[in-house]
Amino acid sequence: MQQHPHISRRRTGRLAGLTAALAAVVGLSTLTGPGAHAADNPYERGPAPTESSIEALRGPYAVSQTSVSRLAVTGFGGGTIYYPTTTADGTFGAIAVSPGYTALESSISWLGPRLASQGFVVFTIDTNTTLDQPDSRGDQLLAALDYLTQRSSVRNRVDSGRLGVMGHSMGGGGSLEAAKDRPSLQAAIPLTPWNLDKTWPEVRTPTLIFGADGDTIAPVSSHAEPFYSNLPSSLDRAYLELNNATHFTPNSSNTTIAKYSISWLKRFIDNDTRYEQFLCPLPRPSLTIEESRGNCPHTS
Ligand code: 856
Repeated sequence: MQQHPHISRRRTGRLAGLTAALAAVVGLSTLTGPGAHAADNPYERGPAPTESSIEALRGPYAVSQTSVSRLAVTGFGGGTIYYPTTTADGTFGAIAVSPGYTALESSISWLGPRLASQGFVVFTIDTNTTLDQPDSRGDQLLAALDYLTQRSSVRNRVDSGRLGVMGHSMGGGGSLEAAKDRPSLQAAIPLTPWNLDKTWPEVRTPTLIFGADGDTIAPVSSHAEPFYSNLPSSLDRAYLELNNATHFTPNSSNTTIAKYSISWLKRFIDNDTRYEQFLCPLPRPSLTIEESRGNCPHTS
């Protein structure tokens, strides 16, 4: 059989250009590996998620940790940094997490490896004193993020433009204060938050608020619900009320908190729309979710 003249002959002109472009695309996908689509979204990390992968006790990344002495920092009380061990996937987005009134880092430490194993650098902190109020906890979350990105031993693993905050109770109130003070934050997740300030029209950060139906310390009717309602209606915001839960539900490993937090952080810190499927449509009431509110689909 006769060879096609264009294929058999030496590659020149337009065909050479096409071949070079094809080789570049093939070469790029070989270098970045399966599951990575750097050209589509430079912030995407890890394989495509499934319901079971976001519910799992650990995600795809092996996690290392390093402790930060309170004596070595200013503006917060030290803590523990959990981070993906690999340096093969570039930088990661990062979050700081504050405990509540009278509580220590240990009360929220389960979130460290749970979230870091999905591809985030997670700094669970202690506060200057356990009696600090929400506005101070907000400042301390921001001081922790500044330490993480500017001075910590993992600073070169963190993308300083993709940061978020979480916190429990007064720390959750603090995460709203941090978002109010630093609109460049990409995600905020208050967990059974407590704050005397009920109005948050200044917040520009996509915010997911968890309430607990049985919370008698920060009842949802006077804390989580008005916080949600008083965020801008144009904001990417959501409210999930945990069923059969108390003020202290966020203090131990909880799959409902984990799966929606992972989805929110991936969607808004990594711009990863592969996780939109877990957020929209909003989860229906179930054995674990009492009620949900939010704007879907997300806009930013
Ligand atoms: C775990 C927030 C009047 O306010 C309170 O009584 C109160 C109590 C506890 C908390 C909190 O942050 O709990 C988290 O210590 C407000």
